[in-house]
Amino acid sequence: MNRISVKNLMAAAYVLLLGTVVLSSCKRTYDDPPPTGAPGIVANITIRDLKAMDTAPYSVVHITQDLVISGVVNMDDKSGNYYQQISMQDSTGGIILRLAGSNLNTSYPVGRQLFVKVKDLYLGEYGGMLQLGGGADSIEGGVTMLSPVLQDRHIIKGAFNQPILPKVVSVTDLTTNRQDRYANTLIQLVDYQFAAADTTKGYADIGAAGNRVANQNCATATNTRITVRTSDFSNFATSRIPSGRGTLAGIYSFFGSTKQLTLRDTNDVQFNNPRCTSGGTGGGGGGTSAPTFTLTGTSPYTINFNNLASGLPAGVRIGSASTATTNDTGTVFNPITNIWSGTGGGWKNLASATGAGITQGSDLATQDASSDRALGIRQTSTIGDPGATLTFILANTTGRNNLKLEFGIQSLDPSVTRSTAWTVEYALGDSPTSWTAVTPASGSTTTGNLSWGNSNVTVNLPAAVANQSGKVWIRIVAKTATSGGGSRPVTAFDNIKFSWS
Ligand SMILES: [Ca+2]
Repeated sequence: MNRISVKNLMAAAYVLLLGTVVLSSCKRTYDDPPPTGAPGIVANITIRDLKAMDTAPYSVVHITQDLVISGVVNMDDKSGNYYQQISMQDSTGGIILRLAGSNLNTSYPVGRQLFVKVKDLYLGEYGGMLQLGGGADSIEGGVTMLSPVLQDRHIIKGAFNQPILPKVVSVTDLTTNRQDRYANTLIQLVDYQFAAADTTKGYADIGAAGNRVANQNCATATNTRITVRTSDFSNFATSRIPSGRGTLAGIYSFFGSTKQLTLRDTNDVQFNNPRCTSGGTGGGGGGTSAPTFTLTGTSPYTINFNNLASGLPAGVRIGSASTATTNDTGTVFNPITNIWSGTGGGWKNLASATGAGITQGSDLATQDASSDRALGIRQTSTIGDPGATLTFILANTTGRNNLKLEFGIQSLDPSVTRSTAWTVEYALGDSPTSWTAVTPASGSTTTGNLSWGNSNVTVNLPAAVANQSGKVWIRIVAKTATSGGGSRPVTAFDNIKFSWS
């Protein structure tokens, strides 16, 4: 690969000029019958590795090696929300192809496998998003559209209708790095709704693109917001955006530091559930749970988190921004299984350290397959440090005395030197603002510090929480900032046991 030079720029300009002349002089069409199977060509580089060739921002890379990427078109120009570009993805990432011409979807529809011979294409960026094009643009770091006469030379069309399943992610998993693995891939976000002020608007504004803000879980966590950006040339530009709540899919992109989603069409917005208002709602998917639980039956009442794939247990809430006087229960839980070494911040469905056959060395597949789950969080500089909170909301403790809480607290990333000190606190009433700490009778509540494994903690709850007719809140909270340097701990909780007499 070469950094762009004046010579290359002139060469690129010449190619473009040539393309224009040929196009206008012979008016060729490219409606040859497409092949129905995979053509005789194989990829020799992943999209991720291709994108890694762009090593400096605002640079344009002229690709000189005989490299071929392969992927499936995940977005075309059919709805008009893309114009003169398509997006394709493989299992490692996605990228934009800037292509001159209209009705690109007739040649490159969503679901079609493509092989792109990238030698003599250019790798550049727009707003930080990497793109492939036919030349270097005069805008710093940008690439020009590949001329129609060169498209068949570079793009080999493969089979139609290749499935692309959206990857369920959290916005906190998405970054604005040029090489972000989710950039230009199909993603899905769970439990979203548009901002109330936007529900009276169309997807786009006439004469200008639309930037509609979607929030997760009743707008309680600003770091999970995403901007849905829609072209006013799209065929759904003037459609009113739905006011309900549900899943949101599309192609992830960003512009500078703004995380964006581009809809393929309005089917990407499945907001079929009732809109929620501030304060959260019960039921519904993996996001939130029934608001409270009661200590029914005979002592003890246990929570083992083994059904996290279906969502949080009743009365269990998670958050990342609690303080001494406020309690964050607003994080929507993403129920998909995750791994201890995952670097993305947030609450996760993790393999429990106490699971059968689970050891510090258990590989990713073993972790994924373990039926013994734990509710864990990796804190980051912006998530839960301090403020990470696991909250248990009891509807009442009527007739329950001498309450005791036992739980397992686990450190699951032994590479972490930093440590987190967790505190157990309780509060009473519907909207408590005063929290009282309870020192455990036994067990360590510090995680991280190069450790791996489970610590059993016993907390004798004070008489103040016994026999209460109103709500009793118990929280395990990272009240103070982590100590040390480097990555933050992955802390999980399991085998919660409330006992009484
Ligand atoms: Ca468990």
